[in-house]
Amino acid sequence: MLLCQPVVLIFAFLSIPAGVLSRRGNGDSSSDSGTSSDSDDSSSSGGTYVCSDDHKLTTTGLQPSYYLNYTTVAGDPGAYTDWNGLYFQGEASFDYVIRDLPTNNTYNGTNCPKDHRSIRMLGIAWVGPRTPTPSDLHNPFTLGFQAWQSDNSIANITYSYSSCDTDVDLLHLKTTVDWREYDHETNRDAKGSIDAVVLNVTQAGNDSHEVQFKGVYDISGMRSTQTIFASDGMHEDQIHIPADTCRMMGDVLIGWPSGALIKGTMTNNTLTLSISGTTIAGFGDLNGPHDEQVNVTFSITFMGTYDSANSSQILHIGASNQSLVSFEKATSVVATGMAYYI
Ligand SMILES: *[C@@H]1O[C@H](CO)[C@@H](O)[C@H](O)[C@H]1NC(C)=O
Ligand SMILES: *[C@@H]1O[C@H](CO)[C@@H](O)[C@H](O)[C@H]1NC(C)=O
Ligand SMILES: *[C@@H]1O[C@H](CO)[C@@H](O)[C@H](O)[C@H]1NC(C)=O
Ligand SMILES: *[C@@H]1O[C@H](CO)[C@@H](O)[C@H](O)[C@H]1NC(C)=O
Ligand SMILES: *[C@@H]1O[C@H](CO)[C@@H](O)[C@H](O)[C@H]1NC(C)=O
Ligand SMILES: *[C@@H]1O[C@H](CO)[C@@H](O)[C@H](O)[C@H]1NC(C)=O
Ligand SMILES: *[C@@H]1O[C@H](CO)[C@@H](O)[C@H](O)[C@H]1NC(C)=O
Ligand SMILES: *[C@@H]1O[C@H](CO)[C@@H](O)[C@H](O)[C@H]1NC(C)=O
Ligand SMILES: *[C@@H]1O[C@H](CO)[C@@H](O)[C@H](O)[C@H]1NC(C)=O
Ligand SMILES: CC(=O)N[C@H]1CO[C@H](CO)[C@@H](O)[C@@H]1O
Repeated sequence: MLLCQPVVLIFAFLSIPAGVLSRRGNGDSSSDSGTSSDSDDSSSSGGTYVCSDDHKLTTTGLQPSYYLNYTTVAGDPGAYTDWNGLYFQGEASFDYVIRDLPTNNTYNGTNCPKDHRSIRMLGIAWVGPRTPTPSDLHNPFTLGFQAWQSDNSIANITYSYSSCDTDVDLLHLKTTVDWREYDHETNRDAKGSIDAVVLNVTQAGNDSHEVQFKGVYDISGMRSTQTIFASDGMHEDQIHIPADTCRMMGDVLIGWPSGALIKGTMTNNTLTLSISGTTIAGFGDLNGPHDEQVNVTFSITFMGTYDSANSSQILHIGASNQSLVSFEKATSVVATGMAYYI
């Protein structure tokens, strides 16, 4: 057992880009042109950062880091590789109920809404083939998913993304996650990846053009209970409910949703996804976590369609006798078909 050792686990944190520290991207009514200010973002008084929202949608974090070994061609950043995968984009919804725990809140209650709530979101899923290494991973494909609160139409999905809000993704999950672990005894870092969700992939009913997949998100063996909220900062791979939900309390941090059921269906043109679970969540923001905790029951659904503009591969379902799911170069791919650094 890993946890017999005094280890601290750090799951793939990204550093916070300097100048993007403004937590809410909302006071940006002047950001329309997107051309003007890249200059000095620490100008205003009181040390408040002003960020000009360029609405740049970032999807790089949807792939575990080891994919870079396979998707990067030295000297030719846009080149096609067999591990590029493909994207689905669509609408998502985040339903939840927050309950105060009977004990333990130092405040008299958390000021959270007690009724059922729903957040409308837009989201992007990436699906890519399993890479030859790391060899201890077994899912036939890797799925990454991000979603953010928005009232925009799907057609406006890129614009709907606020690049100034470091918390913009309410949801950011991968079925395979990178980990890094510091062992106090050896003073060494170890790195690796695990299938956080072991996917069971089967043909959907009689339809040989559709697969269903299912698994439970479980990285419980890989971290101590204290580290679950410790990733606050970039929210790399976690779920959270926006800070303004519970007055004065900060984000509700569901974190890596251990025990959550992840399931969905996939054809070459559509992806449905649902993530549901119940968890004890803490509060936190960039100023650090609080001690209060609540019980959150949540259910997230997503329905996406193939994003041909940003995908260099297409999916074949049931096309090969090796695997129900296989990937092929999209015929429409032009020289730099890659989506993930536009
Ligand atoms: C409740 O508070 C006690 C005492 O501070 C602590 O030991 C326990 O872990 C807390 N339980 C939860 C769920 O936070
Ligand atoms: C909780 O409520 C009690 C009684 O109303 C009050 O005396 C106490 O100050 C409150 N505690 C906090 C942390 O607000
Ligand atoms: C990625 O490439 C580096 C450098 O070649 C290598 O050390 C590492 O083992 C590779 N990682 C994986 C997961 O393939
Ligand atoms: C896209 O969203 C922005 C911000 O909500 C809005 O100003 C703009 O009109 C929208 N464009 C379209 C085509 O819906
Ligand atoms: C995988 O899913 C199929 C269909 O739902 C089910 O019959 C089978 O028992 C599952 N296999 C595992 C290992 O869970
Ligand atoms: C599969 O096909 C058979 C025969 O056509 C039909 O009776 C059955 O209801 C179908 N099952 C599903 C899950 O669609
Ligand atoms: C999906 O497969 C169908 C045939 O089953 C085909 O007509 C269609 O063009 C495919 N779509 C994509 C995006 O590859
Ligand atoms: C959290 O809420 C769920 C749903 O009501 C309940 O089943 C579960 O026992 C609760 N857990 C705790 C620790 O309160
Ligand atoms: C299916 O398997 C057979 C025998 O192993 C092989 O000859 C054939 O190429 C395979 N077809 C595909 C599409 O992988
Ligand atoms: C996430 C992403 O890369 N989206 C791009 C998809 O393609 C459209 C049209 O080319 C771009 O505008 C988006 O930025």
